[in-house]
Amino acid sequence: MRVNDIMTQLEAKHPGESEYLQAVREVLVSIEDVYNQHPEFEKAGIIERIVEPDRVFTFRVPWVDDHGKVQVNIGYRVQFNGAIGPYKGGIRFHSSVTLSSLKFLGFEQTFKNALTTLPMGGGKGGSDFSTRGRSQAEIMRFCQAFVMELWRNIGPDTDVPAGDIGVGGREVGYMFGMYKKLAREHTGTFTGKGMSFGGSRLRPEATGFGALYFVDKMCATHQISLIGKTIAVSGFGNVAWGAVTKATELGARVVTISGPDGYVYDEEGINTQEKIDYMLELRNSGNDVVEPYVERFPNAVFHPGRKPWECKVDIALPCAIQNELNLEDARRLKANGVILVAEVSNMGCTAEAVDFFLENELLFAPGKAVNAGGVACSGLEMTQNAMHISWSNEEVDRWLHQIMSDIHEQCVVHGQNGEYVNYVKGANIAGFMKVADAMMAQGVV
Ligand code: 2IT
Repeated sequence: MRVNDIMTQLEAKHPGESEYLQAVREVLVSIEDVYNQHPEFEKAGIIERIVEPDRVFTFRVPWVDDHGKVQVNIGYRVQFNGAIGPYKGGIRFHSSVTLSSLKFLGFEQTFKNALTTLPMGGGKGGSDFSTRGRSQAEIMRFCQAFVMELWRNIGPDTDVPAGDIGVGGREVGYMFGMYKKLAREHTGTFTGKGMSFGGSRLRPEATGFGALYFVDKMCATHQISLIGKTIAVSGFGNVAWGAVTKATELGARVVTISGPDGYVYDEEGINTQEKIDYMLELRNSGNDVVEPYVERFPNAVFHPGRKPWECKVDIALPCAIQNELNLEDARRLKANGVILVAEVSNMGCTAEAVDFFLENELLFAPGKAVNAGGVACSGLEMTQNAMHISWSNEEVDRWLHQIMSDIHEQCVVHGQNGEYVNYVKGANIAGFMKVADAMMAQGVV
């Protein structure tokens, strides 16, 4: 395989799909050497097959707003790779959603899910619909309209959606309700469900908690203590909330959160229950802004239109959206003495920022390893639903710990290069080898 040749072909086939092409290139560059040691992969066209989704559904989502006006959005479900299990991955409702972004997310999800060690293939879906400024009734009608089209293509052993940006427990509840009505089955077809109808304990916290378990492992492996470390977090959604909660519990001090309007710097730390809960209140307000934080906690400072990466911190955790940390941010973080950067959002850093971290041998870990705790907990929810039982907090947390620790170990095994662990390479090789192996065994399908 020659990465540049494959990328040239892919760019010609999918012009303008920049996020998808970015995600594919990152994986191909990491696995090139290993791949070339396996001539059987080349003969079986593994690369050519693995970079294309199994199939993509695109559909119109018409719904009626509160003024009686018909609105039309686009819906998608990308069933990316089903080699190791039913398609699994979230649904994103955000104005930035395009086919390219969902293909990048589905591609990443395939390797992430392989890393969890649970039997899940990769998928992703969503819509350019935004919940911002929408009433509860509008959100419900949109979710119902979305599922009215999607329901025939999903199922507990086929494709199991969950939440992502813009889709939390409320939206999953509405989508599950309509699915159940149409399919006439009460199964684990969605994860991230409410606790009263088949949801798993810890699912809302799992992405952020898992990320911190991973960061803790990275630190321990490199003789670093999290206690007293300052952390910059971006975002203020469910994932950021879980990360702030666990980072605080582990003795670190989180000093920032951010929104589309700018970031908040809280020198004392976002470290009390009141402050952490207030993040959820801000999120639930539906306004998508963090500025009110400084009215509530006047010691904090709001920096309009800026990103938290300009702060002097020990650790940076992007928790918002793809490409939210660029080369300039990476340089600034390093100049300010950052020791560890972990993507909690999917592809939170641009390709140039990742290259910069790796070239400078900074401790850096990619989203598909760091944020895998969310989908891992979804996998546990599927297991509980299939068994018709419900596990305790302790039980789910024990699994989550174990899975994150195993992912870390796989990264070290495949990414160790002298003293330095290249977590990007480690995660990509470990995930790829598992999917490639399953594809080889199943023939040309
Ligand atoms: O990016 C992700 O891993 C998720 N949005 C979670 C997917 C899931 O199926 O729980």
